[in-house]
Amino acid sequence: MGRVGEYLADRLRRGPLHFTLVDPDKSSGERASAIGRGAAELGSDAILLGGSTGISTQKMGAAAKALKSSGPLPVIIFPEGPVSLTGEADAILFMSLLNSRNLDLVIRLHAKSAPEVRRLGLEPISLGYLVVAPGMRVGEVGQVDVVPRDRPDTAVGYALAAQMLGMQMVYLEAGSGAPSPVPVGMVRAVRDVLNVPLIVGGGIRTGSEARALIDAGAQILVTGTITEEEGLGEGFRAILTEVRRSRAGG
Ligand code: 1GP
Repeated sequence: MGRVGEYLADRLRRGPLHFTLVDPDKSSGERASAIGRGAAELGSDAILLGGSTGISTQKMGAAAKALKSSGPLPVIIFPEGPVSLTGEADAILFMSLLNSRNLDLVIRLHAKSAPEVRRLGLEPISLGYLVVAPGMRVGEVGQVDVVPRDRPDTAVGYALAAQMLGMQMVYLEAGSGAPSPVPVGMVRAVRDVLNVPLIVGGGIRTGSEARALIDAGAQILVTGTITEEEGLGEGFRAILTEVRRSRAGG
């Protein structure tokens, strides 16, 4: 395990974590820096850097640099494709989109990008990425057979397969901007069979949604839209309050 993997494993021993997703197409330069600084102050544990449109290597590099120089949090690439790679980041979620119909997103792009990931010295964190309905934009561009919201058994099968394939983490994704997060029953069912950390993201906007997901067993929550739309306002603070509260054991 690399440096970022060890940092996350160490923090996970104390309770749930939060990742702040920064889209380099929407937030660059000073705005990215401000989000990074504020997220760290409020107790977020890492920055995920990525988006699904308008991504370029140049934008990724500039945003990673701004985030690294303005705050202490590790910057982890949340890749859209090979264009997302930059040596300015610390690590990359080396993720297979498990339920895509497009083999490029399951394994082929990985084979093309792996030598570059190695050359750049990026720490790969292998991850099974599973898109749950409604899936939003990633469901469309990822050509995904989304997991229906009433089929936790389907999610369990994929998550277990990812774990058996040796992936370090599993990510249940409802899609950025989803009207509601992944159902808590599905999170609970997946958590019950998993030994590796479970990430949950998409549509988390309130403290009570964060609380319900943590109670169901989510170990890392990801939010993006809330800071893109409202900055470091009440909603974001309420989510971080719930994450911190769980760490304290309360
Ligand atoms: C998207 O899960 C993340 O990949 C975050 O979703 O933008 O809805 O917070 P939101």
